Amino acid sequence: MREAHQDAVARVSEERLWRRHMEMARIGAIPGNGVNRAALSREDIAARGVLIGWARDRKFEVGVDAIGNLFVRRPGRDRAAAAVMTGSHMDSQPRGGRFDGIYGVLAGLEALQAIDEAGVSTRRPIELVAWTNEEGGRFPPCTMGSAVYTGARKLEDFLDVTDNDGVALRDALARTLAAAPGLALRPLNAPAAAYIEAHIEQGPLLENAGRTIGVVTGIQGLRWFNIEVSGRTDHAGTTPLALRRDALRDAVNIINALHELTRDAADAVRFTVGRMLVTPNSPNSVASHVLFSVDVRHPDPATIDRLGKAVEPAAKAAAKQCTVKVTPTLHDDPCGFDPGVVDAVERAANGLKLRSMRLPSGASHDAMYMARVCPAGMIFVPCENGVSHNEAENASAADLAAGARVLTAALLELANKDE
Ligand code: HGY
Ligand code: MN
Ligand code: MN
Repeated sequence: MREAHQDAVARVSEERLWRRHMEMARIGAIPGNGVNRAALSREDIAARGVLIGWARDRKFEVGVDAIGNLFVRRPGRDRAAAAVMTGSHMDSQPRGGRFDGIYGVLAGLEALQAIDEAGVSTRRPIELVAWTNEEGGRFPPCTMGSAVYTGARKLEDFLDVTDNDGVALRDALARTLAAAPGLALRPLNAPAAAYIEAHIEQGPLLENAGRTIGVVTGIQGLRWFNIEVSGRTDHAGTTPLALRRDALRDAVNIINALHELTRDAADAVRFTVGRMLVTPNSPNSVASHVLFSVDVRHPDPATIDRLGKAVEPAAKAAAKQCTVKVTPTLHDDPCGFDPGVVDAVERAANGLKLRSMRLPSGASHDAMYMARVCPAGMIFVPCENGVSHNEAENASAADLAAGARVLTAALLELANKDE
């Protein structure tokens, strides 16, 4: 590794990185050391303001695009060259942890700042992006910001999506953009030379193997659906069961049928129903309408394709009394990361004498979409007991800093390549 690059890597500050995590963790803090920072919420707006402040302190250029993706840019010598990008997300699950997503944003900022403090000149610009609505908890589906940025989905597809309180994404987005005036407006689909995302593993493999760095090889495929069951509301005390069109009873029939469909002796299929809205949602009225989510995942392309295609027929066959509407909301095939980027991450870990291992990602990330438009890869660091999407999510300051050093070294290699 070049001497100037070594200086930049050495300037990654474990203390500053941890302090910034704890400052961000106060935004949307919930009991048990967790955070609830829903996309485009007051808390998300506050986190964006803090990130913009830190970026401006360093005189980095800050921009935003039409779906609210936030860009922090350190220019390179060749202003016309496509940027080497890094990033992740600041929104969280309702009972999220202090590291999921925000780590990739703060590790990216730490890398930019260390490179800047070292005064390293790069041929390409290096850009950090905080993606809008990676989680999809408030406004399904997930990874909306990167899907729109890369052209995989149109912004118009999502503007009328509403949250559980009936707030439309278009209104929450307008409020978020208005809260940070004066940012350079960035086009969607801007070219990228490469993308590396740092993230906690959200699984136990690194911790169990005693490794500090995960060299991520790809992401498993996933399919999301909304299933709506429509029946009729009736009096719970007077209506015979034989005459009912009970939407909740049929929703249970469908969920049981989907558990049968996805039953897997190898326990590799991931099937989850995590969200359910019941109408009128009253103990003594038969449910007339139920909307629930379906999340199915698998690393094998043929398997996820087969399961995705089987959801609608299985749901309709399981309903006894009601009508069923199945709406696909996400269709992501398994993705493999670019061998050149995967090797660059591994080389950076080896150069820093950090113990690493190659592994796939069970969780989805914005890198799934960036991999479709440029050479992409990811860096994992361990999280305690592999726990995530839970307040108990935890990581060590030393591991977070190690991942940020690997990120810094890999970004510098990619930003000065082709010389
Ligand atoms: O759902 C996922 O895999 C990601 O954590 N949002
Ligand atoms: Mn995440
Ligand atoms: Mn997550």
